[in-house]
Amino acid sequence: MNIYFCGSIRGGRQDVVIYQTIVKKLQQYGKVLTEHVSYDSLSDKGEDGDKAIHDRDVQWLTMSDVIVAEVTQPSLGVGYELGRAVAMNKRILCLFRPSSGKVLSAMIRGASNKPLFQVQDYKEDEVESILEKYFDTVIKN
Ligand code: 6IA
Repeated sequence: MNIYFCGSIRGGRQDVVIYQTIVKKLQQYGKVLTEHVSYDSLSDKGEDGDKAIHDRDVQWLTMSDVIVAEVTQPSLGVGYELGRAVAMNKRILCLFRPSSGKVLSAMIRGASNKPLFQVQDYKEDEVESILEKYFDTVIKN
């Protein structure tokens, strides 16, 4: 199974430790095409060039079976990826932490439409069990 993980990069890296926990768990279920989103050392040099990054990411989205997005830290790139993934009829799980004090965009919360697009509120220590439950149903269907 190809899994596309979305998390904020230029939107702000404050949740990178949670991204690492999520990516590690996702790797139990398949190949995470975007493992680099969880790297500590990601610098903002954009060495590949933004067009190359965009085109490669859209190609990976096309190849992916499931998209998991951590949406607590707002990111234009993550919102864009989710919109493109909806247009491709992909299976999507968005994870949001209300304890952050943020309020999730209506365009993400309001897109929720089971079973393809799910938005799940969670506490940090629940993230692994939520992913286990989600992938149990993905694997069965
Ligand atoms: O707008 P943002 O940068 O927060 O968008 C983050 C999302 O867009 C992530 O889910 C990624 O899949 C994608 N994305 C954005 N920038 C990159 C990137 N390098 N490499 C791969 N995917 C990206 C940006 C430059 C880097 C050296 C910091």
